[in-house]
Amino acid sequence: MSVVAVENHGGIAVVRVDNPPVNALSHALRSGLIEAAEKIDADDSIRAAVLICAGRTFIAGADIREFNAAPKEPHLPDTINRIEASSKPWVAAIHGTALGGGLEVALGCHYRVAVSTARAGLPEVNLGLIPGAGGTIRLPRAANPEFALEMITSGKPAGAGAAHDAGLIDAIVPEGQDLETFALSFAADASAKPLPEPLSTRQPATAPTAGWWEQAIGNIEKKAKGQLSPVTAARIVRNGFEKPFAEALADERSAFLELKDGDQSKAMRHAFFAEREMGKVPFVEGAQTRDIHRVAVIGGGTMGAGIAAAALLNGCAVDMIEREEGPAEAGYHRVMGILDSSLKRGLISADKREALENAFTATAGYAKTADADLVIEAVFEDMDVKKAVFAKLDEVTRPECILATNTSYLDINEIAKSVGNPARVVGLHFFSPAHIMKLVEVIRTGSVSPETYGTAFAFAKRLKKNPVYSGVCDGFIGNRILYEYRKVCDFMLEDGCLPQQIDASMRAFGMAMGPFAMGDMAGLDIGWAARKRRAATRDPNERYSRIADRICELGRFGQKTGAGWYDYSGEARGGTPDPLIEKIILEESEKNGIVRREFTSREIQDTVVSTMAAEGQKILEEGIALRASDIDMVLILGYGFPRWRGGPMFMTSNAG
Ligand code: 3H9
Repeated sequence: MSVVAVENHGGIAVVRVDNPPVNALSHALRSGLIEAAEKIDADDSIRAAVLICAGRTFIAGADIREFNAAPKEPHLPDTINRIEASSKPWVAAIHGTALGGGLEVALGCHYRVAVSTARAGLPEVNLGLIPGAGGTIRLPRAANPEFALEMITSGKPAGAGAAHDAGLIDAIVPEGQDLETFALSFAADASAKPLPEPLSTRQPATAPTAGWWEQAIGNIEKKAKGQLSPVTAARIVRNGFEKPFAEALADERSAFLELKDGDQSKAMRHAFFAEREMGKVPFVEGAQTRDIHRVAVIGGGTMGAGIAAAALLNGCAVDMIEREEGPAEAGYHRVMGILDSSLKRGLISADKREALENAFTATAGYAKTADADLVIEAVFEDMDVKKAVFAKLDEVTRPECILATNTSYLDINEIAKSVGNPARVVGLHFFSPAHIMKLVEVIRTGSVSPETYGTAFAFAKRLKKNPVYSGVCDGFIGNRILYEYRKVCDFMLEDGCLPQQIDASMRAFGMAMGPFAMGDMAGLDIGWAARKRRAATRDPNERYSRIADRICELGRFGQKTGAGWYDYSGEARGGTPDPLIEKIILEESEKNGIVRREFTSREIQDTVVSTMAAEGQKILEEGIALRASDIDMVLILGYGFPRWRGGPMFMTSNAG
């Protein structure tokens, strides 16, 4: 079946694209569009054309799966030039998302109309690319340069309203009207007017100064932290202002092709598909999932409040449970604080904030859990405390209520034993702050039913999170790898490094923070407690660094105590290196008979990546994770691993 059909509606051609699931610009679609343009130009009975798509969206971009093969003619820039050169006006009728090459096709059309819920964007930078079919040249001519530069270098789409205000969209379909009918009438009107000048030859309304460009590109470079595509995108947008169209288009194309064949884009394309793959869990296929309306959260601390807010913001009624009135009130205020900041940032309206407040309670005692469809426990990380909570929940909740624990490393199989029917117990491990962080590890115990698991997984998706499958082990996927990461960094301290050197190397690698600064921020006491817990079962022949323990023994738990790996008593926000820490490190090297040596930044980075990948491999072999790409996504979404490197499993599997 053809992916492009042309119908004549009383002199207006409807060019209908139907290439599920997202109308990506495959080779067949590009060829079909050129044929349609030829046909329309040759048919005297046709006065104008409407380009419209079947299914859930307008064209969502180039077909990313084709990027691994050599490009095949007709290329997209030529396809778009052909549409733009048409002797009759083309109107792009947009619903869903017009993204990447899809928006570039729309920019090749002479007009663009959209439904009010549509979004338009050039997200290529998120795939390590730049727009490669004229987008960097046409968008700044349709909208203003600031709007275009922001859209192209951030990759963030704009809503139809903002796109209309910027000049990118010519008309928004009025409420209650059908997109196709509106576009047909718009095209009929357009056919009575002279063809507008194509965007490719139009002069931009304003041309920024050299100083403006330098500053804008400098800012983008700083934010990109080693990622090439936003910086290349900015330079190519500027180039489009300085050169004639054909030359600028050729420069854009060659920059696009160079990035497409580079490591960063390959890594980001891997992450794109990995992110979608992680949502698929064979264990729950065919299982009946249930709707969750009412959630009870046990514990009003930072984690409990973040989870409660996430559930509220995504349409659930939430009851927070604490042991006493005081902590219940504190938990209530924590949640209200999150709602207030959502209101301040324009994410919710004042009415919505009020409605959410009405959908929330925080009380002492378990009474409110009786109505819950799902209970999420987020109390202190202690097996006995958690078991007591679950035993109580077993008494008070309905038999079909799902019981989830937010533990970050405890054995959930053990926790599940406190409940009469362990098939309803599952792990939902959120990351802090839970209303912001996208990753949720959904932990499969030995006894959980596919229905319970599937419902918990779907619930995390409903909170707009990226859930990932994990089996039960100490630390699950993420914290287990983090533990090894921290451990190998401590060994490198003994072998010759200092914390500030390792932190700087990992920042240069693209991590949001170095491991020691991160430890200071999270609090060193948590890791200390975990090491003490493991001490009894630790192999006495295993290498063990005492440095972190010695720091904790001094009461230095990181930022919250004013000192940890760094000293926070001064002005510097990130703290300053402390000679006392260096002294401890040198003493430990000496005690262990280690002759300290120099490490290069590259060696530090390679050691970290190979350590993470080796632990990831074990996790995979033990069946804790479903796929290597899931492990990559855990590190990218939960631990600040740079997406443009693709994750440790991807990096080591590609280090040929
Ligand atoms: C580009 O355009 C370059 C040009 O400038 C220059 C070229 C010369 N290709 O996300 P979903 C698959 S670069 C191939 O779950 P949603 C996806 O893998 C491109 N496949 O749906 C999934 O497959 P499966 C710029 C694609 O409704 C299925 O479609 N464009 C593509 O939640 C459903 O996807 C982008 O970066 C693609 N382009 O979200 C847009 N897109 O079912 C990328 C999706 O086997 N796409 N698939 O797992 C998106 O952002 C979202 O898919 C979209 C729909 C918002 C459209």
